[in-house]
Amino acid sequence: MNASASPLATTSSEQINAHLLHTVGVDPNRASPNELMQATAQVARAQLSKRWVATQAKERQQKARRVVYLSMEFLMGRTLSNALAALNLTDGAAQGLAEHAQKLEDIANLEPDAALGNGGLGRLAACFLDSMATLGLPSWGYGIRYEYGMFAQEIQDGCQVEYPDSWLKDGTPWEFPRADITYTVRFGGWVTHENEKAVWQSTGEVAAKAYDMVVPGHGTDKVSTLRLWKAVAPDHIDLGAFNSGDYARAASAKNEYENISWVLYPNDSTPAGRELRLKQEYFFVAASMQDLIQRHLDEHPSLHNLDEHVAIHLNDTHPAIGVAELMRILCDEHNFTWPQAWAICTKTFSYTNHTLMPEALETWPVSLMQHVLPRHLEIIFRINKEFLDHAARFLPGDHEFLKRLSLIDETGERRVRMAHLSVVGSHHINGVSALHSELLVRTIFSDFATIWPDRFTNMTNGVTPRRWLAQANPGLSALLDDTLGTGWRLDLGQLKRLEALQDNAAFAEKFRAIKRANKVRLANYIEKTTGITVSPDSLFDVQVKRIHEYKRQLLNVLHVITRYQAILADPHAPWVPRTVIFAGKAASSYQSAKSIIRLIHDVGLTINNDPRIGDKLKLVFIPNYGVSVAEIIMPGADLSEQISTAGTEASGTGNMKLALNGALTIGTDDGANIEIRQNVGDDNIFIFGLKTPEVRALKVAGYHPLNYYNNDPALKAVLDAIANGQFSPDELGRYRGLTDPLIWGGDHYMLLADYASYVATQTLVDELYRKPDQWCQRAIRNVAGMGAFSSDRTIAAYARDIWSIEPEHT
Ligand code: 26V
Repeated sequence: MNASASPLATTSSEQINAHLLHTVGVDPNRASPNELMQATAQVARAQLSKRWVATQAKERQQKARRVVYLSMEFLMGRTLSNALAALNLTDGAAQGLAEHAQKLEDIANLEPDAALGNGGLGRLAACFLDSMATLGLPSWGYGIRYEYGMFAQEIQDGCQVEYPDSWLKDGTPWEFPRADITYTVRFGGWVTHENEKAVWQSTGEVAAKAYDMVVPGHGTDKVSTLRLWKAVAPDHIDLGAFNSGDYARAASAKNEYENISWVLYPNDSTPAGRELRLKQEYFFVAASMQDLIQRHLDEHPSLHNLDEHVAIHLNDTHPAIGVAELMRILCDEHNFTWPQAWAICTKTFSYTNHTLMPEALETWPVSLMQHVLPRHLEIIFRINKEFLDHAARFLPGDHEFLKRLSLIDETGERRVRMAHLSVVGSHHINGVSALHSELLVRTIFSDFATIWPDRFTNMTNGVTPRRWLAQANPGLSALLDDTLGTGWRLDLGQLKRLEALQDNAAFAEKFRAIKRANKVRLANYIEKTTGITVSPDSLFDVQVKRIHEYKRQLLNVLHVITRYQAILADPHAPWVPRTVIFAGKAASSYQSAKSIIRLIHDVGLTINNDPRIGDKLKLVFIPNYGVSVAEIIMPGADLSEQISTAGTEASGTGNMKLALNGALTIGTDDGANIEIRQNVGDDNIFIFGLKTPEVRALKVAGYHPLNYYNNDPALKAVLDAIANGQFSPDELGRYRGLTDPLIWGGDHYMLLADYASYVATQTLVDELYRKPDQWCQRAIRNVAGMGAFSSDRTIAAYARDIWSIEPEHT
């Protein structure tokens, strides 16, 4: 090793040493693993910077049409391994680190996750950026640089405890602070009208400072930009207090501004409904709009052709205030007439809905909006008036129709319906799976579909094969490279060619050995994080996702207990050994979800320590689920649990990651499971339970969960065991809050209706697992069928059908 390497060093190894010395500021011979991680990141950072500059120059010169993806959440995870792979630096970095007696994998694992999101919606945004860059799509993601991301989950005595996620405490090598890019975002005050002109007299303001993350494309030098905004007190704010020596007041004034980008709302169960959240939404939207408008005006003389050069996409309703903001900018600041401005607006925005749950739809009290954004409220009222005038022509005299369509919900406290604002302001609205998109126009948006049937479309979700196969599963990737060549990374459809190999014994042998090695890796991780020893020879049955009643982790637990009781009743039957693995976070205020986590632990304690059970059944909960934990779990799974009540899961993307890594799905006819079934074939997936129309019909006919409880002895035994405290002997009634609503409270998500079908299907899973050759063949068929679920396919479709942008490569 050459400790005196210069900044002009050429090999990765020399560059790592140069950065240790010049950037990290340490003796390369004495560098700690963390310092090596910092230096390796710097090697990649320098290349990212070059690619960013080149991409921007080209797009500026071409006056490219760009997509702007507005999202409150980007669940990026770690950056190092992905960046090295995209930059073709993996081997060089590994060699360089080997000279320091370190493995790249261990060094990469030191990086904290950027967990700026809750779950599926945020991770989808991250996969989309990867695909936009890879397709060479001129693109910007915009969001918030939260000081604290998704909370870290610890388990204490079986209960979830939340800790702040201070991912920036040691700084991050991946951001580029753009000191020159700062915008003012205003709040509050009132509106005056002078000669037909509205003037917003705001009373508060905050500065938005830009921090860029460069998202490299794979197989291209193109990059995408994730620009995150940090809220900073405007310079003049605290000067007075500082001058008078009142530092406490100065500090608290500063905090009041800077708290806007302090923390991610850790809730995907119910909308936050708090003033700070509304301010976050407007804060990042207002800064992003100023930024994109400035870029437009740098390249074009006016905003008249804005819609020709930018497509703005709303990732759910969280940035919907952008519709009113663009109207305000065009009308109040650039003197457009209302019709001119509205025409531009509706040619610029598009919107993705991510959930059908009515309780999840965002609404804001009119009074709060009046207080925080008085001018935007006026604009929303005008949009509403013009829209309702238009709508009235479709069903003349039908006041109920207009009430349902209104942007203002007038039942009770008046509230602004952000989904309605998004639909009215967008040229396209999409759901995220075929079923979800169909349900959107049949349920929550049916009235809008009467008026604008052509606005509604489907864009089935996808996941990036770079992170979820190439990076997470190096074993399988190497086998695919040997078998298919390396092209599958950029053209996942090539996996189809594996079908020809499903009967090839030599290939199957390798495929199985890889799964086994991934299970050993997962078993080691389970041992390390939970202290529980599990056998890699058992069937790894995996349910990993946010904890939600509709996702029915509780149904999974009912099956586990059923199996436990059955093993006790017949210990010598040829049981297929199973390890049931859960992971996921519950929103901190979501009591039933937290109770489900605790139940999993209590049941696990009982089963795992019952000497009569041994390896026949184990139940584990892996703490602190997130992107990096998922990268260990997905490759090690045999069975993927996707068991939401039909009609409730918009798409799911974990289902795709698991199947792509060779897990077989046990699932309901819901979300993207349906399309996974169509692609992998009916024989290679276990579908059970009520289908969406059956769920609806049963609810209409009258659903009586008590009948299932009374008529199914196995079900009754399981529910009684939980309810009577068999798993909580120190507090017998601990889980009545979970079981009573199932039996007596209407069982909203119909667990009892699907229980028998689920348990019977689990028996079919066992039967197949007893035949390892057949199981393996079906796992291969799953991988082969997953080509359609690359986010490259999804983004190419958005670009073509919604954004009208030519990708550089398709
Ligand atoms: C879900 C629920 C369900 C229970 C009641 C309240 C509530 C509120 C919000 C949500 C989900 C929030 C948005 C979200 O993350 N949606 C997820 O988006 C993924 C990407 O499109 C998709 O794969 C998931 O199915 C969808 O839940």
